[in-house]
Amino acid sequence: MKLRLLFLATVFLIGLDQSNSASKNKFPDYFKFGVATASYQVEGGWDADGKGENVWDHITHTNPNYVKNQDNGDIACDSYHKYKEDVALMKDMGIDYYRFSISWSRILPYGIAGSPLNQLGIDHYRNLTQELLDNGIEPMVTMFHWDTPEPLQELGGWPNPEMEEHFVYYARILFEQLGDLVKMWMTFNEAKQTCLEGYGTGEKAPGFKTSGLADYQCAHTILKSHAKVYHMYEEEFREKQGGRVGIVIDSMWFEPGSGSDKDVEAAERARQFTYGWYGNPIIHGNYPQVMIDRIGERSKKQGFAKSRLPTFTQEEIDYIKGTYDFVALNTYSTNYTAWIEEADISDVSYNSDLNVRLFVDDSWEESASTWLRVVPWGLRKIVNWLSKTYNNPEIFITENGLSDRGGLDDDQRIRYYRDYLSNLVDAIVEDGVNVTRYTAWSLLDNFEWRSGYTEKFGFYSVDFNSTERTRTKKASADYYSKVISTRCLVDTCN
Ligand code: PNW
Repeated sequence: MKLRLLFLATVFLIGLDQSNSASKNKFPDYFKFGVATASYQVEGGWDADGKGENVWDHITHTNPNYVKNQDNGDIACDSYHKYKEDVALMKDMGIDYYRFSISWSRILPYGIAGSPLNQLGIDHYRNLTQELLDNGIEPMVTMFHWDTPEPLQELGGWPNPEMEEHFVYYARILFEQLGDLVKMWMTFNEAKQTCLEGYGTGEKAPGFKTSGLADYQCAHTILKSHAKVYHMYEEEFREKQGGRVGIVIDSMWFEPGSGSDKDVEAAERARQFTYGWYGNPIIHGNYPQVMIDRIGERSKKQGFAKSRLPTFTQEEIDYIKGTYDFVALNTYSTNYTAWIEEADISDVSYNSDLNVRLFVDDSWEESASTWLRVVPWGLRKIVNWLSKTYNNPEIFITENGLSDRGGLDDDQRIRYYRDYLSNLVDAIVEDGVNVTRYTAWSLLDNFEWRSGYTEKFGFYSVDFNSTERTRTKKASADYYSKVISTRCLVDTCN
Protein backbone atom coordinates (compact mmCIF):
# COMPACT_ATOMS: atom_id res chain seq x y z
CA MET A 1 0.00 0.00 0.00
CA LYS A 2 2.77 2.38 0.99
CA LEU A 3 4.64 1.50 -2.16
CA ARG A 4 1.55 2.09 -4.22
CA LEU A 5 1.10 5.56 -2.71
CA LEU A 6 4.72 6.36 -3.34
CA PHE A 7 4.28 5.22 -6.92
CA LEU A 8 1.17 7.37 -7.42
CA ALA A 9 2.86 10.37 -5.84
CA THR A 10 5.84 9.92 -8.13
CA VAL A 11 3.66 9.62 -11.21
CA PHE A 12 1.83 12.77 -10.12
CA LEU A 13 5.05 14.71 -9.58
CA ILE A 14 6.55 13.55 -12.85
CA GLY A 15 3.30 14.45 -14.58
CA LEU A 16 3.35 17.87 -12.99
CA ASP A 17 6.96 18.39 -13.86
CA GLN A 18 6.35 17.40 -17.46
CA SER A 19 3.40 19.70 -17.91
CA ASN A 20 5.65 22.60 -16.91
CA SER A 21 8.67 21.33 -18.72
CA ALA A 22 8.16 22.92 -22.13
CA SER A 23 10.99 25.31 -22.82
CA LYS A 24 10.20 29.02 -22.95
CA ASN A 25 12.76 29.48 -25.67
CA LYS A 26 11.43 30.48 -29.07
CA PHE A 27 12.33 28.85 -32.38
CA PRO A 28 14.21 31.38 -34.55
CA ASP A 29 12.30 33.10 -37.36
CA TYR A 30 14.22 31.24 -40.08
CA PHE A 31 13.30 27.88 -38.53
CA LYS A 32 10.94 25.74 -40.65
CA PHE A 33 8.46 23.02 -39.71
CA GLY A 34 7.40 20.21 -42.03
CA VAL A 35 5.76 16.81 -42.22
CA ALA A 36 6.99 13.68 -43.98
CA THR A 37 5.63 10.62 -45.78
CA ALA A 38 7.07 8.05 -48.19
CA SER A 39 5.72 6.76 -51.49
CA TYR A 40 5.07 3.10 -50.66
CA GLN A 41 3.59 3.99 -47.28
CA VAL A 42 0.92 6.41 -48.52
CA GLU A 43 0.46 6.39 -52.28
CA GLY A 44 -1.29 3.12 -53.17
CA GLY A 45 -1.97 2.93 -56.91
CA TRP A 46 0.61 0.18 -56.94
CA ASP A 47 0.13 -0.60 -60.65
CA ALA A 48 -1.65 2.61 -61.70
CA ASP A 49 -0.74 4.45 -64.89
CA GLY A 50 2.09 2.14 -65.92
CA LYS A 51 3.93 1.87 -62.61
CA GLY A 52 6.35 -1.08 -62.36
CA GLU A 53 6.72 -3.51 -59.47
CA ASN A 54 9.06 -2.71 -56.59
CA VAL A 55 10.49 -4.91 -53.81
CA TRP A 56 7.64 -4.08 -51.41
CA ASP A 57 4.98 -4.90 -54.01
CA HIS A 58 6.84 -8.11 -54.70
CA ILE A 59 7.35 -9.32 -51.15
CA THR A 60 3.81 -8.48 -50.00
CA HIS A 61 2.28 -10.19 -53.04
CA THR A 62 4.47 -13.31 -53.02
CA ASN A 63 4.80 -13.71 -49.25
CA PRO A 64 1.74 -12.03 -47.68
CA ASN A 65 2.62 -13.19 -44.16
CA TYR A 66 5.75 -11.05 -44.28
CA VAL A 67 3.57 -8.19 -42.97
CA LYS A 68 1.22 -8.21 -39.98
CA ASN A 69 -2.42 -9.01 -40.90
CA GLN A 70 -1.21 -9.62 -44.45
CA ASP A 71 -1.44 -5.86 -44.98
CA ASN A 72 0.18 -4.29 -48.02
CA GLY A 73 0.55 -0.90 -49.71
CA ASP A 74 -1.60 -1.67 -52.77
CA ILE A 75 -4.01 1.11 -51.85
CA ALA A 76 -2.49 2.48 -48.61
CA CYS A 77 -3.86 6.03 -48.02
CA ASP A 78 -4.57 6.36 -51.75
CA SER A 79 -2.52 9.55 -51.79
CA TYR A 80 -1.71 8.89 -55.45
CA HIS A 81 -5.29 9.91 -56.16
CA LYS A 82 -5.99 12.08 -53.13
CA TYR A 83 -2.88 14.26 -53.19
CA LYS A 84 -4.86 17.48 -53.50
CA GLU A 85 -6.72 16.66 -50.32
CA ASP A 86 -3.41 15.93 -48.56
CA VAL A 87 -2.04 19.29 -49.65
CA ALA A 88 -5.19 20.98 -48.34
CA LEU A 89 -4.69 19.29 -44.95
CA MET A 90 -1.13 20.61 -44.80
CA LYS A 91 -2.20 24.07 -45.80
CA ASP A 92 -4.80 24.02 -43.07
CA MET A 93 -2.10 23.11 -40.56
CA GLY A 94 0.24 25.89 -41.73
CA ILE A 95 3.01 23.45 -42.69
CA ASP A 96 6.12 25.10 -44.22
CA TYR A 97 7.30 22.14 -46.32
CA TYR A 98 6.31 18.61 -47.31
CA ARG A 99 8.93 15.87 -47.35
CA PHE A 100 7.69 13.10 -49.68
CA SER A 101 9.44 10.42 -51.70
CA ILE A 102 9.26 9.53 -55.37
CA SER A 103 8.50 6.00 -56.45
CA TRP A 104 11.33 4.99 -58.82
CA SER A 105 9.05 2.36 -60.43
CA ARG A 106 6.52 5.04 -61.43
CA ILE A 107 9.22 6.94 -63.32
CA LEU A 108 11.12 3.95 -64.74
CA PRO A 109 8.94 0.82 -64.55
CA TYR A 110 11.96 -1.39 -65.34
CA GLY A 111 14.27 0.64 -63.13
CA ILE A 112 17.22 0.02 -65.40
CA ALA A 113 19.41 2.79 -66.86
CA GLY A 114 18.25 3.51 -70.39
CA SER A 115 14.84 1.85 -69.96
CA PRO A 116 11.66 3.69 -71.04
CA LEU A 117 10.41 6.67 -69.08
CA ASN A 118 6.80 6.60 -67.86
CA GLN A 119 5.50 10.09 -68.59
CA LEU A 120 2.38 9.58 -66.43
CA GLY A 121 4.64 9.02 -63.42
CA ILE A 122 6.46 12.29 -64.07
CA ASP A 123 3.12 14.05 -64.55
CA HIS A 124 1.93 12.86 -61.16
CA TYR A 125 4.91 14.31 -59.30
CA ARG A 126 4.78 17.54 -61.28
CA ASN A 127 1.11 17.86 -60.36
CA LEU A 128 1.79 17.19 -56.68
CA THR A 129 4.72 19.61 -56.61
CA GLN A 130 2.76 22.34 -58.40
CA GLU A 131 -0.15 21.86 -56.01
CA LEU A 132 2.21 22.31 -53.07
CA LEU A 133 3.78 25.45 -54.53
CA ASP A 134 0.37 26.92 -55.36
CA ASN A 135 -0.51 26.50 -51.68
CA GLY A 136 2.69 28.01 -50.35
CA ILE A 137 4.22 24.70 -49.24
CA GLU A 138 7.82 23.92 -50.17
CA PRO A 139 8.43 20.48 -51.74
CA MET A 140 11.32 18.48 -50.22
CA VAL A 141 11.96 15.33 -52.21
CA THR A 142 13.48 11.99 -51.23
CA MET A 143 14.57 10.09 -54.34
CA PHE A 144 14.64 6.70 -52.67
CA HIS A 145 12.70 5.55 -49.62
CA TRP A 146 13.28 1.77 -49.73
CA ASP A 147 11.19 0.86 -52.80
CA THR A 148 13.82 -0.61 -55.14
CA PRO A 149 12.39 -1.55 -58.56
CA GLU A 150 11.97 -5.34 -58.56
CA PRO A 151 13.87 -5.86 -61.85
CA LEU A 152 16.92 -4.25 -60.21
CA GLN A 153 16.55 -6.48 -57.17
CA GLU A 154 16.57 -9.44 -59.51
CA LEU A 155 19.98 -8.24 -60.71
CA GLY A 156 21.16 -8.35 -57.08
CA GLY A 157 19.92 -5.05 -55.71
CA TRP A 158 22.10 -2.67 -53.69
CA PRO A 159 25.00 -5.03 -52.93
CA ASN A 160 25.59 -5.05 -56.71
CA PRO A 161 27.87 -2.08 -57.59
CA GLU A 162 26.04 -1.71 -60.93
CA MET A 163 23.15 -0.14 -59.01
CA GLU A 164 25.12 3.09 -59.08
CA GLU A 165 24.62 3.49 -62.82
CA HIS A 166 20.88 2.82 -62.53
CA PHE A 167 20.39 5.21 -59.64
CA VAL A 168 22.35 8.01 -61.29
CA TYR A 169 20.27 7.58 -64.45
CA TYR A 170 17.07 7.86 -62.41
CA ALA A 171 18.34 10.86 -60.43
CA ARG A 172 19.23 12.71 -63.64
CA ILE A 173 15.66 12.28 -64.86
CA LEU A 174 14.36 13.75 -61.60
CA PHE A 175 16.65 16.80 -61.84
CA GLU A 176 15.71 17.30 -65.49
CA GLN A 177 11.97 16.80 -65.09
CA LEU A 178 11.33 18.32 -61.67
CA GLY A 179 14.36 20.46 -60.88
CA ASP A 180 12.65 23.67 -62.00
CA LEU A 181 10.13 23.18 -59.17
CA VAL A 182 12.05 21.22 -56.51
CA LYS A 183 14.94 22.92 -54.71
CA MET A 184 15.47 20.54 -51.84
CA TRP A 185 16.68 17.04 -52.66
CA MET A 186 17.57 14.02 -50.57
CA THR A 187 19.11 11.09 -52.40
CA PHE A 188 18.47 8.27 -49.90
CA ASN A 189 16.30 7.81 -46.85
CA GLU A 190 18.02 5.87 -44.07
CA ALA A 191 20.46 3.77 -46.05
CA LYS A 192 21.15 1.88 -42.84
CA GLN A 193 17.63 0.46 -42.85
CA THR A 194 17.86 -0.42 -46.55
CA CYS A 195 21.20 -2.19 -46.09
CA LEU A 196 21.18 -3.65 -42.62
CA GLU A 197 17.53 -4.68 -42.61
CA GLY A 198 17.09 -5.38 -46.34
CA TYR A 199 20.27 -7.44 -46.81
CA GLY A 200 21.56 -8.09 -43.26
CA THR A 201 18.75 -9.03 -40.87
CA GLY A 202 15.99 -9.57 -43.44
CA GLU A 203 13.65 -7.33 -41.42
CA LYS A 204 12.77 -5.28 -44.50
CA ALA A 205 12.29 -6.08 -48.21
CA PRO A 206 13.93 -7.78 -50.04
CA GLY A 207 14.48 -9.74 -46.81
CA PHE A 208 17.97 -11.18 -47.25
CA LYS A 209 19.97 -12.28 -44.22
CA THR A 210 23.63 -11.91 -45.12
CA SER A 211 24.78 -9.65 -42.33
CA GLY A 212 28.44 -8.70 -42.14
CA LEU A 213 28.76 -8.95 -45.93
CA ALA A 214 25.85 -7.85 -48.11
CA ASP A 215 24.93 -5.00 -45.76
CA TYR A 216 28.42 -3.49 -46.09
CA GLN A 217 28.41 -3.96 -49.87
CA CYS A 218 24.99 -2.31 -50.04
CA ALA A 219 26.17 0.71 -48.05
CA HIS A 220 29.23 1.03 -50.26
CA THR A 221 27.11 1.19 -53.42
CA ILE A 222 24.70 3.66 -51.86
CA LEU A 223 27.49 5.98 -50.68
CA LYS A 224 29.09 5.99 -54.13
CA SER A 225 25.73 6.53 -55.83
CA HIS A 226 24.95 9.43 -53.53
CA ALA A 227 28.32 11.06 -54.21
CA LYS A 228 27.89 10.74 -57.96
CA VAL A 229 24.44 12.30 -57.86
CA TYR A 230 25.72 15.14 -55.67
CA HIS A 231 28.52 15.88 -58.14
CA MET A 232 26.16 15.62 -61.10
CA TYR A 233 23.91 18.25 -59.52
CA GLU A 234 26.91 20.42 -58.73
CA GLU A 235 28.30 20.24 -62.26
CA GLU A 236 25.17 20.25 -64.40
CA PHE A 237 22.18 21.58 -62.50
CA ARG A 238 23.03 23.74 -59.52
CA GLU A 239 23.82 26.91 -61.40
CA LYS A 240 20.52 26.87 -63.27
CA GLN A 241 18.28 25.36 -60.59
CA GLY A 242 19.84 26.68 -57.40
CA GLY A 243 18.78 23.80 -55.13
CA ARG A 244 20.44 21.80 -52.37
CA VAL A 245 21.27 18.10 -52.07
CA GLY A 246 21.85 15.82 -49.06
CA ILE A 247 21.28 12.31 -47.71
CA VAL A 248 19.08 11.26 -44.79
CA ILE A 249 20.75 9.16 -42.08
CA ASP A 250 18.93 7.60 -39.14
CA SER A 251 20.18 7.00 -35.65
CA MET A 252 18.95 6.58 -32.15
CA TRP A 253 20.88 8.34 -29.43
CA PHE A 254 23.25 5.92 -27.67
CA GLU A 255 23.85 6.82 -24.04
CA PRO A 256 26.48 4.98 -21.97
CA GLY A 257 24.75 2.58 -19.57
CA SER A 258 27.20 3.61 -16.84
CA GLY A 259 30.06 6.05 -16.38
CA SER A 260 32.66 3.33 -16.91
CA ASP A 261 35.21 3.95 -19.66
CA LYS A 262 34.16 0.76 -21.37
CA ASP A 263 30.46 1.64 -21.52
CA VAL A 264 31.36 5.12 -22.74
CA GLU A 265 33.49 3.55 -25.45
CA ALA A 266 30.62 1.21 -26.36
CA ALA A 267 28.27 4.17 -26.79
CA GLU A 268 30.64 6.02 -29.11
CA ARG A 269 31.27 2.84 -31.08
CA ALA A 270 27.50 2.38 -31.54
CA ARG A 271 27.18 5.98 -32.78
CA GLN A 272 30.02 5.45 -35.26
CA PHE A 273 28.57 2.16 -36.51
CA THR A 274 25.17 3.82 -36.97
CA TYR A 275 25.35 7.48 -38.00
CA GLY A 276 29.09 7.34 -38.71
CA TRP A 277 28.81 4.41 -41.14
CA TYR A 278 27.18 6.85 -43.62
CA GLY A 279 27.92 10.27 -42.15
CA ASN A 280 31.66 9.84 -41.83
CA PRO A 281 32.31 9.03 -45.52
CA ILE A 282 30.10 11.88 -46.69
CA ILE A 283 31.45 14.42 -44.26
CA HIS A 284 35.04 13.30 -43.61
CA GLY A 285 35.64 11.05 -46.67
CA ASN A 286 35.89 7.53 -45.24
CA TYR A 287 34.30 4.98 -42.90
CA PRO A 288 34.89 5.62 -39.20
CA GLN A 289 38.29 4.31 -38.09
CA VAL A 290 36.65 2.06 -35.49
CA MET A 291 34.69 0.28 -38.26
CA ILE A 292 37.79 -0.07 -40.47
CA ASP A 293 39.80 -1.47 -37.56
CA ARG A 294 37.26 -3.82 -36.02
CA ILE A 295 35.83 -5.26 -39.23
CA GLY A 296 39.36 -5.58 -40.67
CA GLU A 297 40.63 -7.48 -37.63
CA ARG A 298 37.64 -9.77 -37.33
CA SER A 299 37.68 -10.50 -41.09
CA LYS A 300 41.35 -11.47 -40.89
CA LYS A 301 40.79 -13.82 -37.96
CA GLN A 302 37.87 -15.32 -39.85
CA GLY A 303 40.12 -16.18 -42.79
CA PHE A 304 38.95 -13.51 -45.24
CA ALA A 305 41.74 -12.36 -47.55
CA LYS A 306 40.51 -8.77 -47.22
CA SER A 307 38.16 -6.87 -44.94
CA ARG A 308 34.43 -7.52 -45.30
CA LEU A 309 34.09 -3.74 -45.13
CA PRO A 310 34.82 -2.56 -48.69
CA THR A 311 37.60 0.01 -49.03
CA PHE A 312 37.50 3.36 -50.76
CA THR A 313 40.51 4.34 -52.88
CA GLN A 314 42.09 7.72 -52.11
CA GLU A 315 40.45 9.05 -55.25
CA GLU A 316 37.05 7.86 -54.04
CA ILE A 317 37.62 9.37 -50.61
CA ASP A 318 38.35 12.76 -52.17
CA TYR A 319 35.27 12.38 -54.38
CA ILE A 320 32.83 11.41 -51.61
CA LYS A 321 34.08 13.86 -49.00
CA GLY A 322 31.88 16.93 -48.68
CA THR A 323 28.96 15.71 -50.81
CA TYR A 324 26.28 17.38 -48.68
CA ASP A 325 24.64 20.77 -48.40
CA PHE A 326 23.09 19.94 -45.01
CA VAL A 327 23.20 17.08 -42.53
CA ALA A 328 19.87 15.26 -42.18
CA LEU A 329 18.84 13.09 -39.25
CA ASN A 330 15.87 10.81 -38.61
CA THR A 331 15.64 10.02 -34.93
CA TYR A 332 12.94 8.72 -32.63
CA SER A 333 14.41 7.17 -29.52
CA THR A 334 17.38 6.30 -27.30
CA ASN A 335 19.19 3.13 -26.17
CA TYR A 336 21.69 2.59 -23.39
CA THR A 337 24.90 0.81 -24.30
CA ALA A 338 27.06 -1.65 -22.40
CA TRP A 339 30.49 -3.04 -23.21
CA ILE A 340 30.49 -6.84 -23.65
CA GLU A 341 33.11 -9.56 -24.12
CA GLU A 342 34.21 -10.02 -27.74
CA ALA A 343 31.71 -12.08 -29.75
CA ASP A 344 32.65 -15.55 -30.91
CA ILE A 345 34.99 -15.13 -33.86
CA SER A 346 33.00 -17.60 -35.95
CA ASP A 347 30.08 -15.17 -36.04
CA VAL A 348 30.08 -13.06 -39.21
CA SER A 349 27.61 -10.22 -38.70
CA TYR A 350 27.27 -6.48 -38.28
CA ASN A 351 26.14 -7.05 -34.69
CA SER A 352 29.29 -8.97 -33.79
CA ASP A 353 31.43 -6.39 -35.56
CA LEU A 354 29.77 -3.73 -33.42
CA ASN A 355 29.72 -5.92 -30.31
CA VAL A 356 27.74 -3.66 -27.98
CA ARG A 357 24.77 -4.60 -25.80
CA LEU A 358 21.83 -2.24 -26.24
CA PHE A 359 19.11 -1.87 -23.63
CA VAL A 360 16.40 0.50 -22.45
CA ASP A 361 15.23 1.77 -19.09
CA ASP A 362 11.97 0.00 -18.28
CA SER A 363 10.55 3.22 -16.89
CA TRP A 364 10.77 4.96 -20.27
CA GLU A 365 7.30 5.39 -21.68
CA GLU A 366 6.38 2.91 -24.41
CA SER A 367 4.81 3.56 -27.82
CA ALA A 368 3.06 1.13 -30.17
CA SER A 369 6.46 0.24 -31.69
CA THR A 370 8.76 -2.04 -29.67
CA TRP A 371 11.86 -0.07 -30.72
CA LEU A 372 10.41 3.33 -29.83
CA ARG A 373 10.51 4.48 -26.20
CA VAL A 374 9.83 8.11 -25.37
CA VAL A 375 13.15 9.71 -24.37
CA PRO A 376 12.99 13.45 -25.15
CA TRP A 377 16.45 14.36 -23.81
CA GLY A 378 18.01 11.99 -26.37
CA LEU A 379 17.17 14.49 -29.12
CA ARG A 380 19.13 17.28 -27.45
CA LYS A 381 22.09 14.96 -26.96
CA ILE A 382 22.16 13.59 -30.49
CA VAL A 383 22.05 16.98 -32.21
CA ASN A 384 24.84 18.18 -29.91
CA TRP A 385 26.88 15.09 -30.83
CA LEU A 386 26.30 15.67 -34.57
CA SER A 387 27.30 19.27 -34.26
CA LYS A 388 30.51 18.43 -32.40
CA THR A 389 31.47 15.39 -34.48
CA TYR A 390 30.90 17.02 -37.85
CA ASN A 391 32.13 20.61 -37.29
CA ASN A 392 28.87 22.41 -36.64
CA PRO A 393 27.01 21.75 -39.92
CA GLU A 394 23.50 22.92 -40.73
CA ILE A 395 21.25 20.11 -39.44
CA PHE A 396 17.73 19.13 -40.52
CA ILE A 397 15.62 16.79 -38.44
CA THR A 398 13.97 14.95 -41.32
CA GLU A 399 11.85 12.59 -39.16
CA ASN A 400 10.70 12.39 -35.56
CA GLY A 401 7.40 11.17 -34.18
CA LEU A 402 5.43 8.69 -32.09
CA SER A 403 3.32 5.60 -32.83
CA ASP A 404 0.17 4.68 -30.96
CA ARG A 405 -2.73 2.30 -31.59
CA GLY A 406 -5.13 4.97 -32.84
CA GLY A 407 -7.66 7.48 -31.51
CA LEU A 408 -8.28 11.14 -32.18
CA ASP A 409 -7.43 12.43 -28.69
CA ASP A 410 -3.79 11.57 -29.02
CA ASP A 411 -2.43 13.16 -25.84
CA GLN A 412 0.62 10.95 -25.82
CA ARG A 413 1.63 12.25 -29.26
CA ILE A 414 1.12 15.85 -28.12
CA ARG A 415 3.37 15.25 -25.11
CA TYR A 416 5.94 13.54 -27.33
CA TYR A 417 6.14 16.51 -29.69
CA ARG A 418 6.11 19.05 -26.88
CA ASP A 419 8.93 17.35 -24.97
CA TYR A 420 11.10 16.55 -27.99
CA LEU A 421 10.64 20.05 -29.42
CA SER A 422 11.42 21.49 -26.02
CA ASN A 423 14.78 19.71 -26.06
CA LEU A 424 15.35 20.78 -29.64
CA VAL A 425 14.73 24.47 -29.03
CA ASP A 426 17.09 24.33 -26.03
CA ALA A 427 19.77 22.71 -28.22
CA ILE A 428 19.38 25.60 -30.67
CA VAL A 429 19.08 28.52 -28.29
CA GLU A 430 21.16 27.37 -25.32
CA ASP A 431 23.73 25.01 -26.89
CA GLY A 432 24.12 26.87 -30.21
CA VAL A 433 23.45 23.83 -32.41
CA ASN A 434 22.57 24.85 -35.97
CA VAL A 435 19.29 22.98 -36.56
CA THR A 436 17.12 24.81 -39.09
CA ARG A 437 14.31 22.37 -39.88
CA TYR A 438 12.11 19.91 -38.02
CA THR A 439 9.99 17.30 -39.81
CA ALA A 440 7.24 15.39 -38.04
CA TRP A 441 6.58 11.79 -39.09
CA SER A 442 3.85 11.66 -40.30
CA LEU A 443 1.04 13.59 -41.98
CA LEU A 444 -1.19 10.48 -42.14
CA ASP A 445 -1.49 7.12 -40.45
CA ASN A 446 0.10 4.87 -43.06
CA PHE A 447 1.68 1.52 -43.98
CA GLU A 448 4.23 0.97 -41.23
CA TRP A 449 6.32 -1.68 -43.05
CA ARG A 450 6.33 -5.06 -41.24
CA SER A 451 3.67 -3.78 -38.82
CA GLY A 452 1.22 -2.96 -41.60
CA TYR A 453 -1.48 -0.53 -40.42
CA THR A 454 -1.24 -1.43 -36.72
CA GLU A 455 1.18 1.30 -35.64
CA LYS A 456 -0.14 4.82 -36.23
CA PHE A 457 2.14 7.83 -36.58
CA GLY A 458 -0.18 10.36 -38.26
CA PHE A 459 -1.63 13.79 -37.48
CA TYR A 460 -4.64 12.52 -39.40
CA SER A 461 -6.23 9.11 -38.98
CA VAL A 462 -7.19 7.30 -42.16
CA ASP A 463 -10.16 4.94 -42.42
CA PHE A 464 -8.56 1.96 -44.11
CA ASN A 465 -11.94 0.17 -44.22
CA SER A 466 -13.54 2.79 -46.41
CA THR A 467 -12.84 3.01 -50.13
CA GLU A 468 -12.70 6.77 -49.61
CA ARG A 469 -9.78 6.43 -47.19
CA THR A 470 -11.39 9.23 -45.21
CA ARG A 471 -8.95 11.42 -43.25
CA THR A 472 -9.87 12.73 -39.79
CA LYS A 473 -7.87 15.27 -37.84
CA LYS A 474 -6.36 14.30 -34.48
CA ALA A 475 -5.75 16.67 -31.57
CA SER A 476 -1.99 16.57 -32.23
CA ALA A 477 -2.52 18.25 -35.63
CA ASP A 478 -3.94 21.32 -33.88
CA TYR A 479 -1.10 21.24 -31.38
CA TYR A 480 1.56 21.16 -34.13
CA SER A 481 -0.22 23.98 -36.02
CA LYS A 482 -0.09 26.13 -32.93
CA VAL A 483 3.62 25.48 -32.46
CA ILE A 484 4.21 26.45 -36.09
CA SER A 485 2.23 29.68 -35.88
CA THR A 486 3.63 30.79 -32.50
CA ARG A 487 7.13 29.19 -32.86
CA CYS A 488 6.91 28.41 -29.21
CA LEU A 489 5.74 25.59 -26.95
CA VAL A 490 4.08 27.50 -24.15
CA ASP A 491 1.86 30.55 -24.08
CA THR A 492 4.60 32.89 -23.00
CA CYS A 493 7.90 32.61 -24.78
CA ASN A 494 11.08 34.57 -24.20
C1 PNW B 1 11.71 5.42 -40.25
N1 PNW B 1 14.95 2.64 -35.41
O1 PNW B 1 12.27 4.19 -39.99
C2 PNW B 1 11.30 5.42 -41.72
O2 PNW B 1 11.98 6.38 -42.48
C3 PNW B 1 9.83 5.53 -41.95
O3 PNW B 1 9.52 5.03 -43.23
C4 PNW B 1 9.06 4.83 -40.85
O4 PNW B 1 7.69 4.77 -41.09
C5 PNW B 1 9.35 5.56 -39.57
O5 PNW B 1 10.74 5.65 -39.31
C6 PNW B 1 8.68 4.94 -38.36
O6 PNW B 1 9.16 3.64 -38.17
C7 PNW B 1 12.92 3.87 -38.81
O7 PNW B 1 14.76 1.48 -34.97
C8 PNW B 1 12.56 2.71 -38.17
O8 PNW B 1 15.72 3.42 -34.84
C9 PNW B 1 13.24 2.31 -37.04
C10 PNW B 1 14.28 3.06 -36.56
C11 PNW B 1 14.65 4.22 -37.19
C12 PNW B 1 13.95 4.62 -38.32
